[in-house]
Amino acid sequence: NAVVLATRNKGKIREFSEMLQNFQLNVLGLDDFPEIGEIEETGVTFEANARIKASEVAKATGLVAIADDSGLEVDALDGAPGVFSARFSAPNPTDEKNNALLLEKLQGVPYEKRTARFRCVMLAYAPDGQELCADGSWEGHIAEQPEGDNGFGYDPLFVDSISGKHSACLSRDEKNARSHRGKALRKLLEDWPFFWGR
Ligand code: ITT
Repeated sequence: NAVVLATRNKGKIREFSEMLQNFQLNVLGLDDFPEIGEIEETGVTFEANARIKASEVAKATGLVAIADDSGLEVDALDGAPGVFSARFSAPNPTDEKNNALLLEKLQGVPYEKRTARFRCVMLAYAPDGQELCADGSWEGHIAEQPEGDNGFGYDPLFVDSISGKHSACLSRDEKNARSHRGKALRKLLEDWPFFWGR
């Protein structure tokens, strides 16, 4: 019952591992398959990119692969950075540069207009081509200053609409309970027994 997480993002891998702790699955990562190179994300939707990553890894390993394609949609930027969230400050993007660019683009936009959401599409792909897909979103605002040391990516700037806290100030359990990734994974796991036992 081994599955491979088709991601190289350490923050995602940590959150997956936390949430799958009590689930009877042998979870492998791409580190276990060094022969798999960089996967080009050519899709224009989260779902298309999740399918590209999961199908490539399932075909290369002969195992069920689970991919997460996610990102931040900012209303004042017409939904950007969206599927480009990881590459927002390209070339050579880093979380710090992505956050700095986001603040720059939102300069002068008042707090009430800084609404945003994280989105995640999670897709499990079996070597026989069967797939299972689920999504999740998380509403919030983009702060004017970063805060907190937890999480990754845009977490220091993303303010959770329910608690009013920056995502990087939430505990692991609090973030997983609210996040786009947590919601998508819990939905995926609801249908997992059917997908696995088909
Ligand atoms: P893989 O493709 O290897 O999974 P990636 O980082 O390139 O890693 P994506 O293309 O899905 O993954 O980009 C997701 C980006 O969206 C990620 O790099 C962060 O910048 C941002 N992001 C997604 N989920 C996030 C979260 O929970 N907290 C903060 N930022 C997040």
